[in-house]
Amino acid sequence: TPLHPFLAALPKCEHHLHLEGTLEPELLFELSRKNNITLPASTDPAFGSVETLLARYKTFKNLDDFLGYYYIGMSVLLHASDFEALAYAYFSKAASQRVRHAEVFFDPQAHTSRGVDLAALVEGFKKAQARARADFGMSTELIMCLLRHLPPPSAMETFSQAREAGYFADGTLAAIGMDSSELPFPPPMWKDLYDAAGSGGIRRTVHAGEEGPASYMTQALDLLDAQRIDHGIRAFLDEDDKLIARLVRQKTLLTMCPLSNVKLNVIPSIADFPLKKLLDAGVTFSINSDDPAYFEGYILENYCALQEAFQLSVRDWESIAKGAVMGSWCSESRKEELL
Ligand code: ES4
Ligand code: ZN
Repeated sequence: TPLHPFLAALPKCEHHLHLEGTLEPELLFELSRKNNITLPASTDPAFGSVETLLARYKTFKNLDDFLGYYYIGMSVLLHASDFEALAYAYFSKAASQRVRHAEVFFDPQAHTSRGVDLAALVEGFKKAQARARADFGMSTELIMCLLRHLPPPSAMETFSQAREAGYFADGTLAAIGMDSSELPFPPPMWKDLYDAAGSGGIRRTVHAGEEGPASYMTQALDLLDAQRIDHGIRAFLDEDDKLIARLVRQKTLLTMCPLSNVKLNVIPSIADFPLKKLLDAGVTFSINSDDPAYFEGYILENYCALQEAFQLSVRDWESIAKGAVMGSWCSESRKEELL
């Protein structure tokens, strides 16, 4: 597209990226050999090679079809050095696409349930963050996501462990989030967890309105006091005008992921992404990559896919980029630098 050089050079913020979703098949197989983790190739031939796995990633039926591969993939991560390698590879790629500030998710329960210590995850990620700062001048924040498909007490226990380790108080973790399957696990299940975070002054975001209805977004705001919503596309697909007006009024940031939505059949094609509605309504939103190793594109490919479908102006993009800075969880002085 004609704006490609402009989009490539535009300083970016990433707000919706799962570090485990950046595990490229090459590194996945390398770590499975190094750590002696057997992949289920005998029951699923997709795990035969890098090529067959990449071919399998071409289409997913829905969120759960993808999540099956996502959780098996991350089972090769064992040591602090594995998590450091994963995160640093992502930060390097992001720097090459001019990401200046990245707020990234990880799923502690998916690792602690396999016997990996929370401290090992944190140690590896922190080393990668320090290198990203030194090598690229990139600011980064970690958001701990709790898993909806596990029982609420497991989420509460993981949150408490992080809080007792001082990770929120010392800035190691910037916020909590909530991800994994959505439809069977609605927001009311997580009220105690979000109350505990809110009363402790800890920031809160929630994946909502991806496969679940717009009403789950309203519940996330009302019951969980969510300060940000990850995805939130269903407010627009369901045309919930009352909710949209509220998002505008409250300036709630929606961290949207267009290529992910197409890959997981939330929308049939990129042309169905409600970009015009977002811009016309004046919603604060950012464009993000979600699980780029699985969805055939990092942040720049998301920007470019939208540009090809919608032919926005330079001014539209500058206003999207500004909204992303303003919605970031960084200091006011860092915002000044990013603007
Ligand atoms: C996810 Cl795309 C998506 N939705 C919900 N949970 C997730 N975890 C990783 N990617
Ligand atoms: Zn996500």
